[in-house]
This record gives sequence, structure tokens and C-alpha cells, in this order.
Amino acid sequence: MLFLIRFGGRAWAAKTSSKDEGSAKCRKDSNRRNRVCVRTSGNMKSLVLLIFLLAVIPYARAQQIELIANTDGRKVVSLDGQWKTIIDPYESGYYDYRYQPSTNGYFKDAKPKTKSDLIEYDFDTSASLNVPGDWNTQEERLLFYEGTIWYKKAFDYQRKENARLFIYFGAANYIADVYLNGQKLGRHEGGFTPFNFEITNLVRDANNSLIVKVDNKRRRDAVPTLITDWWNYGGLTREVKLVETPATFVQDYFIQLQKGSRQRISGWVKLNGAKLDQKITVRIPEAKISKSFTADAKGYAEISFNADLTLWSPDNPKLYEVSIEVETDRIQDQIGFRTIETRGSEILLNGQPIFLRGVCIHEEAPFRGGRAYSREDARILLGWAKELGSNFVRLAHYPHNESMIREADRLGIMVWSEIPVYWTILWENPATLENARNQLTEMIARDRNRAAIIIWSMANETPLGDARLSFLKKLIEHARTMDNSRLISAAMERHYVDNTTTQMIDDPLGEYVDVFGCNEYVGWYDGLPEKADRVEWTMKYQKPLIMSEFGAEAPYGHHGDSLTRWTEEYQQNVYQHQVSMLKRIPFLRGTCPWILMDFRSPRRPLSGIQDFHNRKGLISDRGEKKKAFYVMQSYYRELQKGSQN
Ligand code: GCB
Repeated sequence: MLFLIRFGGRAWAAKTSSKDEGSAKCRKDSNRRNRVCVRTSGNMKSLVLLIFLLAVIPYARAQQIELIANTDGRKVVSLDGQWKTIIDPYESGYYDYRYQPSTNGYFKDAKPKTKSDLIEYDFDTSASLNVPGDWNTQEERLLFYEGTIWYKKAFDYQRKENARLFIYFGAANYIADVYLNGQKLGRHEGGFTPFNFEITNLVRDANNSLIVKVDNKRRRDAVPTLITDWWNYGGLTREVKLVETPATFVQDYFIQLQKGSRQRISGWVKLNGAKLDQKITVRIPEAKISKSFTADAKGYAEISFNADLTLWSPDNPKLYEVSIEVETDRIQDQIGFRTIETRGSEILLNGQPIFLRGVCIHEEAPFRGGRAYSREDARILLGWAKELGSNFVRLAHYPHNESMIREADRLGIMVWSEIPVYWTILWENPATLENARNQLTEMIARDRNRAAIIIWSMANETPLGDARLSFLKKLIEHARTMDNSRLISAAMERHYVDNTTTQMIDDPLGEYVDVFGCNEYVGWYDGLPEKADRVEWTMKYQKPLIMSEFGAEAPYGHHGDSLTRWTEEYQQNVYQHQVSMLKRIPFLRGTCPWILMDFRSPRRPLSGIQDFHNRKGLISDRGEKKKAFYVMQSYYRELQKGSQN
């Protein structure tokens, strides 16, 4: 007999056999802390089971909720460290031998109860991996691995009266199926954004079994799709933590300057819990602000007030202590206030024209390799960007970990943040659009209170076409609905006019963005370095242009003459000609050389030179500065003279 019980949008199957004999079973139900005894006979057993499930499930069910903002401002218990892992290339822990999802997969974390029981896995005797951390760089046999690895963390937790508990993942690449004590909490897709589940009613005092199936297989319909020029690092790549909140708490807020105003703060606060229509007070003590608002029945309050503020800028990255207080909760954040807008081909920061002296960065860890995740990684990478003379970074090609953005906020470095809509997305597939939109939502939700972020970018080097345009327009609309205070961009391509050396920028997407990002490789994929001297640039739109990529490849220490590929001298030559070309572009308002540091890429096999690295870094992955670094540095010094930022 098969019952389908639907709750929380999910169908659960409870299978029973009509041949079952009557039996009496008692067990302690951890969620309701009751002793539950079920006495059944024959077919009645199914019915009783159904009633039991219907009674217990509403209390026990997990909930994937919208992102909790500023988890660092909350009481948290870190689950970072060693996790037990099982490599599962055939997904035997998930599918049965008919390729149906198994009801008895590894997420059950089962143990033999008798010496004859057959269980073919055991987390506790398996190898461990570090979290956060990609799996590829932790074990040699996993370097090229793409597939499933199961992670398990056991933990105890003393539940507090009136408190709620959430489990928060900084990121898992690419799909995560999450289970607590054998019950599925949910699935998250997208490798670079956070997600959380409520586990208040599922957590036990002792020996909780948290299991995550992480699968980084590439898929044609995914975001990103099958090919990228970066390593598909799998695993729990960012922090995992338990987040405690009061029963009704401040779940999210948006507190920034209103578009076009340098005095008026506007935004909203959102509560979660049973006591929603509370008074909400926003305080910025240093600016002598204390303003109260009343949340509506859904726990939502719009806020708006004037403030006399020192504005955030690269010269003075002023952050204010901001607190949001309700009767049941109080959360504190460090928030900077600045405006960013465009006028013709100008970019204006706090009303003043600014040139973005940028550099592209991948989320790759300096020195140790693999995915970067820590504050220390962020400090090194952004420190190098500062040394280069940058006031801006393009965080390619996906949302980076939150430490990068927080550090940029503190250091006064403006940020371009993007989603991995890269190269060849399935533009006509509604699920792909939904996926991209969800990643965009999560990126903006996590970082919309960070002054450093000035640009949300929708895509990188995507091929022209109607389906692509309509897809990207929808993303742009969505981004503007969530946050109309920042600029929208995308890294686009350009083409030569007929057989000339005139580069034309006329991608129809240009109409919908605020700032045009353009990738070009004159001197590397496109001619020899001196070609840049002959290239002229024209643009169809009266908008600012950021040259969002240019560069050339050379391993550190590989020398030769300035026309020999792969040498530091060739790379330097490319940069010298690039810089003189860039100086001739009247509507250029920013430059982002590709890239700050060498990074791993499966597309780069050239032995002895690349060894599966893209070597276009201005700095090697061991921190050695190449000759081209100094070309860019002196260009930025020149630009800095006479500019305030
Ligand atoms: C590009 C891509 C970037 C690549 C780079 C390269 O245009 O946007 O992801 O890594 O070129 O090195 O070819």
C-alpha cells in the first residue's frame, strides 16, 4: 500500500506491506519530546502511520527560508573543521539500482544493528575533508573529480527556550541536498551563494547527524554551463554554521542612501516570527539617528529618514555602526553610505566623476591554491589590488565569499559583483532563467548593504541573439526591482568595422545597462602587441565604458624577447601597448586587466607553461609580481595624480 502525503510542497511516500503482522512499537519522538507508542494490527498499521505522520510532520518539518542577513552579527556555532566524507561517483547513496531516489540512502547514516546487518557505507570510518574547502585541492585523487561527495558532521546542541535555530551554508558547489537526522531539509542549486534552513524543531540535544550530498557535475542547462575557463571546485567551499535567533527576529533589511540623494536613507526591514507588527527602531548613534517605524502584519516596514553623513569613498571608507531594534531582537551592522550614478559617459561617486582603476580577481587562494574563503585570503588579494593602485575590483565570474565584500568595504575598494551567466547559457530554457534569477537574488540579498558594491553584473561574453537579450533583460529588471541604487552592467564583446582596425561597441544589451563592460584581447588572441596602436574605439551608446578584460599570459620567471609568447616580456609588451590605446578612448571610465593572480583552469593544459593554469595573472599564485604588474601600477599612479580617489 502506498500513501502519498503532501506537505510543504513535497510529496512523501509511506510504503507499507499488507502482509505486515500486528506489532507494538514505542519510541521517543525527539521533536515533540514525547514517548510515542503505536499499536497496530494488519492493514490498520498503514492508517495509523498516516495519522501519526500527519500529526508529527507539521512540527518536525524543515523549512528553507529566505536568507538571513548579516549572520556574522548573530550568535553562531561554527560547524567548520573536519567532516567525514564518502566519494560517490555513481550516486549509490542516493539512487537505487533502478535509478530511483532511494528511501534508504547514505543520508540515513545507518549503522548495523546486528552482526548480520548489511550496510555498505560508514561515515565514521571514512576519510575526512576540511570545511570550508574545495575537495579538489585537498586530495590528489580528487583534483579532476566531478561528481558527488557526501559530507557528514555530527554535533550536539543545547536548544534554548524561545530561540530558533537555522543552519547556514556560505556556499556549496554545485547542488547540495541537505539532511538532518535522516530528514531532508532541502536542495540548493548554485555554487556561489548562501542558503539556510530552519531546524528549530529537528535538532536534538546530542549526536545530530548533518549530511550533505554535494554534486559538482557540470550540466548543459546549469549556470554556469558545461564550459568555463576556471576550475570546477566542488564541495562545501564556504563556512557552515548554526545561527541562533529569537522567536521573532530581524531577518533582513536594506539600509542605503536613496537613489539620487546624499542625505536621505531609505529601505526596509523585515521580521520573521509570530510577533510581526512590532515597532522597529533604526539607530545610527554616530549620526545621532534614532527613528522608529511600525511593521505591517507581514513583519515588513519601509524606512526613510534624513541623515547628515560622512560618505563612504575609497579615500575615506567610513562605516557606521547601525542597529535595528525590535522588542524581541537587536542586530548590529557596519554600513557605509555613498551614491553611485552615471551622467552621459561619466561615473559619479558621491556626485563626483571617478575613474575605476580596477583589476579582475578569481576566488582563488593565494599560496595554498584552491578556492579562497577566508578573511586572510581576502586581505592578501585586496592588498595586492591596492598595491597595484586599484580603487575597484571586478570579482569574476560569480559571487565571491562574503569576507571579500566585507574587506572591500573596510579597505575602500569598489566592487563589481557578477553571476556565472558565462558564455553559452541555455537562453531558451525557463529553468535556466529561474536558476540564474535565483543566484542573482541570493547575491543581491547577501550584499545589498555593502557600500563597496557599486555594480551588479549580469553576464560575461554572451553571444548575441534574441533569446539571450530577452533572458538578460529579465535579469536586469529583476536586479533593479531588488536594488535600484546600484549600476547594472555586463561584460560584453565588440567587433571590427568591416576590414578596419576600428572596434565597434554596439551590443543591443548596451541599451539596458548603465555601464558598458567590454572584454578585448588585442595583442594576445587578436594580433600582436603593437596592433593596439592602430585600434580606434567607437561606441553606439553615450554611456561609460569599463574595459572589463585585457591581458596576456606568462608564467612568472619565464623570460625571452618581447615578441616571444609566454614570456613576461611579451606580457609586458601587451600591457604597454594596451595602456597607450586605453588612454586614447574618450569614453573610458574604468579598466580591469585580466587578471590579478594566476588561477587553475582545465582549458589550459600547455605543459611546462600552463600546467592547467591560466597564467594571465599580474602576480603568480605564489605571490610573485610579473613585469606587467609594474606597467599597470605606473598607469594607475599616473591616473591617481590629480584624482581624489
Ligand atoms: C575571457 C573570459 C575569461 C577568460 C579569459 C582568458 O574573455 O571572460 O573568463 O579566462 O578570457 O584568459 O581567455
